[in-house]
Amino acid sequence: MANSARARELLLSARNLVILTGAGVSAASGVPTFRGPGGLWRHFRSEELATPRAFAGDPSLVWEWYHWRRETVRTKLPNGAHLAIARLQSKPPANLLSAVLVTQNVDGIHPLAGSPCIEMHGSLFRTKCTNSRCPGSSKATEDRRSPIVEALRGRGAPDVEERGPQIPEEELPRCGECGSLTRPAVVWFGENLDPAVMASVQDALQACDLLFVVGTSGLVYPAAGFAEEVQARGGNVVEFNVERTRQDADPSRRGRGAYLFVEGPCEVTVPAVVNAALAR
Ligand code: BV8
Ligand code: ZN
Repeated sequence: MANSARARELLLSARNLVILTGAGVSAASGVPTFRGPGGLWRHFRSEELATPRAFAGDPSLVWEWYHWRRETVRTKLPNGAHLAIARLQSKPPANLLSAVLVTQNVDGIHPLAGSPCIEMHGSLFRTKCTNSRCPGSSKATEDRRSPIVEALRGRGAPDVEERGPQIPEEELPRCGECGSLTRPAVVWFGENLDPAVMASVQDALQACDLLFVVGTSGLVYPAAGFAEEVQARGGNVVEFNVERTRQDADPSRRGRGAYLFVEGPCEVTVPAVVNAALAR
C-alpha cells in the first residue's frame, strides 16, 4: 500500500494525533529553512547567532538578523500544508479525540492559518526584557512593528559583504517598562524551553498514538527526540519530508510502533493524506 494511503488509514484509526512541524512546512510559503539553501545569513549558521552568547557579544548584529527575518516572514502566507493541518484540527475525523500541533517554527504562520499550536521555540513577533529584575523579562510581549525600531530600518540584508555601522545599544529595541534592552522571545541554543510549554508537549506526547513529523531535519533537541519517544511506546510515526531523516526508525523491533516515510513536498503530501481521510 503506498505510504500515503497507509498514512490515511493510520489517521482514520488513531485516537490522539500530535503533529510536529519544522521549517520545511513554511518552505513553500517562501520562508528559507535553516539548513537548506538560503538558510545561511551572511556567513553565519543559525546555531552561531541564535545563542545568548552571540546576543550578549553583539546585540546589534543579532537584532539585524531577527529584524531581517521578521520583515521576510511578515508578508508570507500559509501554504497547503498549514491549511490542511488547520482543517484537520477544526474538523477532525470522528475517530480522533485530539489533534495537537507542536511547531518548532517561530514564523507565526500556523496561527495565521487558524491553527491552535504550541510554539515551542517562541515567536519572531514577540520580545522580552533582558533585565531579569523587570516583570517584562518573564513574559513575551507581542510586537509587530515594522521596523521594530527606526535604527533597524533597511538593515539586515543577508548578502552584504561588510556589515553596516554597529547600532548603538540605546537605539536597539527597549523595554516599555524599564527601558532596558529587549530580545526576541525565542528559545536560543543552550537555553531551556519554557517549563509550561514542555509540560503541555509532554502531556500531548504521552497520549499520542500517531505522530506526524512534517518538514524538520530532526537535528534540534528536544523536538528531535519526540518520534523515537512515541514509536518506542508503540505509537505510529509518519514523516512527511523531501529527504528521509531517520535511518534508525526500525519499526520491526517488538512493541514498537510503525514508521512511515511519505516522500515529497509537504504542501502536496499533507493535504493529500488529510483530504483523503476527511473525504471518507
Ligand atoms: C535545550 C529558535 C536544555 C531560535 C531554535 C541532545 C543532544 C545534542 C544536543 C542537545 C541535546 N539536548 C539539547 C541540545 C542542545 C541543543 C541542540 O539540539 N543542538 C543541536 C544543534 C544538536 N538544543 C537546545 O539548546 C535546546 N535547549 O535542550 O535545553 C539543554 C540545554 C543545553 C544542553 C542540553 C540540554 C533549544 C533548542 C532551540 C533552538 N532554537 N529556534 C530562532 O529560530 O532564531 S531551533 C531552530 O531549528 C528553529 O526553531 C528550527 O525550526 C529548528 C529545527 O530546524 P528545522 O525546523 O528542522 O529546519 P531545518 O532547516 O533544519 O530542516 C528543514 C527540513 O525541512 C529539512 O529536513 C528539509 O528536507 C525539509 N523540507 C524542506 N522543504 C520541504 C521539506 N519537507 C517537506 N516539504 C518541503 N517543501
Ligand atoms: Zn524591562
